[in-house]
Amino acid sequence: MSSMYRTEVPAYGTLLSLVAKVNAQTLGASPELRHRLEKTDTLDRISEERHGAIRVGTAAELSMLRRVFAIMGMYPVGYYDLSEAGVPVHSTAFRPSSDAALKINPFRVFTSLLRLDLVADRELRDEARKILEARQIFTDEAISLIEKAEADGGLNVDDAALFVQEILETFRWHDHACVNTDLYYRLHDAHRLIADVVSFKGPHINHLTPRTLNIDAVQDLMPAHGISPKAVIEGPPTRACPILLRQTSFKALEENVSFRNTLGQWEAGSHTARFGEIEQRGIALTPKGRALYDQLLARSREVVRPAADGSNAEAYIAALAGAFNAFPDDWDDIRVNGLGYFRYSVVECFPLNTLSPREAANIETLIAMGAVQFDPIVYEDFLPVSAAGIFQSNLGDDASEKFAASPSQREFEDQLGVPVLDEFAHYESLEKASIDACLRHFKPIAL
Ligand code: OOG
Ligand code: NI
Repeated sequence: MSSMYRTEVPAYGTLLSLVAKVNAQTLGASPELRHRLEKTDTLDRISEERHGAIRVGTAAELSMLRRVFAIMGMYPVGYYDLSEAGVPVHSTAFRPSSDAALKINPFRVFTSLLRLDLVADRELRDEARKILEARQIFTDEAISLIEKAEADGGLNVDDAALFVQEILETFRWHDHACVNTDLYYRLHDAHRLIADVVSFKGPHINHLTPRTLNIDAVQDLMPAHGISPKAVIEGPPTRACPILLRQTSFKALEENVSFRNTLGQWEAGSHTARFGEIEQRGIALTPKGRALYDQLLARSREVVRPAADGSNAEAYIAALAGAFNAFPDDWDDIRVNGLGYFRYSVVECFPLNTLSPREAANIETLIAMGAVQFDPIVYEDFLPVSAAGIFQSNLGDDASEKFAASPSQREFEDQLGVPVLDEFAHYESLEKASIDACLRHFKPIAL
């Protein structure tokens, strides 16, 4: 998918080389960071893609994708309602969930389902629905391989290669629209996203997102490399202890596509949908930490709402930094305040005979005595306000329509065919498992 996308969107290739360069510089300048990453990550894959995004039109498409991703060990985690932010979709992210699986495949697919129910124009809504219901976004071979994998509990090596090739077809770009010019513009005027989902043969991948070790540096360097970044980085400000997720993108490109005119002839037009993004991840927050994050973000946006043209970017960055002074920026402060999730581990060379039975049974005492250490658990999911910012800046700067906020997780899960995994419960269970493992280690000497 990465090489397909690089060929289709050359600016994305430029972004990838910029990310690789900045990552190499960042690692070169910090042996400490290199050492830390060496322990937990595969350094030669550090600049690879961490996520991509697609938008689908029907429940049937969504539930088939769920089956496709399950074959690759990726499951829906989290529910994101974007309607409140003026984007008529709701979404989840398909991703591996266990630590071991994330190490092999740290790639997620942010998947949005169009909500035609939010479109006011009934005639247009019905027309769009009819088009979506008639299309088939999977090849026949893909469908039979999906069925085979489900029946046999997996695929052999040859079929797996074929499966990847066939599924790739679903994510490919189609430069010939399947609607005529008139309908395209009617969809486009209702909302650009509706035109993007309905007008084409399939849910083209609309961006890929490599991981950067210094998002501020890449954001600053983009213009000099001929790519135009969105006005501000989404998410928390620059911090000593990174939290959640920071992301930014280059603006979607205007691409040539053809539409049929009323005479059935192809005519030239354009469509804007595809872009490139980068991300930098920090610690997963507890519900308490997340509530504080949401509150501080809202507070900074009351002071300055980032304008799409970047005219108040500096004021926004300052307001954001100011508001986040209230969020502890020290790992132990974050931990004792119950704001973030940590993975606890036994300090290898700690002399066991220095512990009393009571000390050995208490995790806080073990930490205080240096027998147990803790590392932040990385946030593997997404943020609705940030996602809305990414959507908006790539749908054109004038595209902030209003929809009534209408989260509808139950309906989404019905359409998906399974419930989504609750991200907080998931991080909590990772943390708890690590504490249990530490206590088990000290059990022989504990009370
Ligand atoms: C998805 C936008 C959300 C992110 O990184 O938050 C997203 C889309 O544009 O389809 O990818
Ligand atoms: Ni993204």
